[in-house]
Amino acid sequence: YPTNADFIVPDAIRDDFSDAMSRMYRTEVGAYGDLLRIVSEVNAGVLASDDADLLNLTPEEDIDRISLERHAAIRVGTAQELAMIARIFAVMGMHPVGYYDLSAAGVPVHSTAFRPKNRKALARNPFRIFTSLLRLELIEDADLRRTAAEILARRRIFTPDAIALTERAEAQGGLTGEEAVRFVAAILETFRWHERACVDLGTFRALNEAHRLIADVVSFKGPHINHLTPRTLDIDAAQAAMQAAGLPAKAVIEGPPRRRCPILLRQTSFKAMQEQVTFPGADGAARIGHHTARFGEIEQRGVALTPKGRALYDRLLGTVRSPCPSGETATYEERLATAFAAFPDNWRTLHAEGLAYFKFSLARAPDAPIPADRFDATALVDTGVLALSPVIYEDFLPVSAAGIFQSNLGDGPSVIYDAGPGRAAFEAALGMPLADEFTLYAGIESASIARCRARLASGQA
Ligand code: OOG
Ligand code: NI
Repeated sequence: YPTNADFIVPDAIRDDFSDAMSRMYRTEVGAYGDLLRIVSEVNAGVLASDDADLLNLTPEEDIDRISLERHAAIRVGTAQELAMIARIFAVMGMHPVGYYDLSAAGVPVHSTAFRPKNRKALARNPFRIFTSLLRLELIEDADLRRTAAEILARRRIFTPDAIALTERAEAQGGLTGEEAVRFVAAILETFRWHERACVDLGTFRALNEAHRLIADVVSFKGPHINHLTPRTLDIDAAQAAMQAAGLPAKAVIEGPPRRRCPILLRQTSFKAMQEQVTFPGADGAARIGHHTARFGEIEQRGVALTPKGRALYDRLLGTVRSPCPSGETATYEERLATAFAAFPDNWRTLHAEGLAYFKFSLARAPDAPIPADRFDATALVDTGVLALSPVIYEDFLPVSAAGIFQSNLGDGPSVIYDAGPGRAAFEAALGMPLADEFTLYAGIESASIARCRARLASGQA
């Protein structure tokens, strides 16, 4: 058996996997390559301007990772698929964080994000995969529900190599360099696009009638990547550049408005392309049809909010999204900006009011050691002893995610589901509990504070 020293760190495997996914998607979806070019130009522009300083990013972690940062999204069909995906992602240091119930927004799935959890791993490569599990029980027609379940039960979305190498990683406690290369190549197969459906055209149409998303999950050999999302430092500029390049961009940017101090997550996408699909016929003759599923997205990430900050965000967003009073002439962007005037927009206040999480570092030596019991982070920021930098939000937003799903499902009838609480069922399917995102952010903040407090107390700042 190889020993610990022979193993590649999970962060390095994730880095290779993220790169391999990006390269594959670039060959599959041409417009995604355009998006990457736009984002890297916009980011280079921001980093070269004075605006970069306002962001207070930590250079060696937040800035270094920008050009390789992205998230992907996939949708799986069964509990077994989800449980195996979780084992595969764990080999790369990606763990399920957070629960998103999209059924309330008319999408018959619930989801989590697989991602690295600690500060060092996030700095190395923060690649996340938003992973949705289809809720077949929400298909009303019992026959169609049974057909869909049978189709899903028959398919095998992982190659034998992907399974064998995951089992080996679990048994040995890691993968060697040579095994890691084979592992990345093997799992890439699961997320590849298949031009040939695994159902006939009639079944595809019936599934589409039930819900476009059900057809997307059930009709294909595996959970193809449905989008890949690079991170931009200025989403308004990137959106304008997308429109100028003729990409069919979504009309509004999801999430909070433009601010000096970005919070959470703002997202926009270009609409899914219509793609030709070959459907096997019962008589052996193939039929040609079409499917729209795959798109590109960009996101701007800001500071992670505390539960208090998140409650304020949800409340303000709610006031803008509720039906517009008659006679109202302001645009959505204007109403959003007006509502969010109530959300403090400087880093110090966001910290002092307990609205957001920060990383602290020593900016200058104090005049004398500071005893641990007299340590006051806000006061030390004010005297310039400590500097603060936002803990970047690594997760997703259910209202925004619903907007992204919807804009790529066309204008079909919207469905209201009454799915009931699903978190426990999701965790049971996954085979493990979901981590709580707030706990992770709070842990990053308190570790940075503890380090500063200890150094100031010892006088060796
Ligand atoms: C996932 C949509 C959610 C995001 O960025 O909010 C998402 C999907 O369409 O499968 O990726
Ligand atoms: Ni996305």
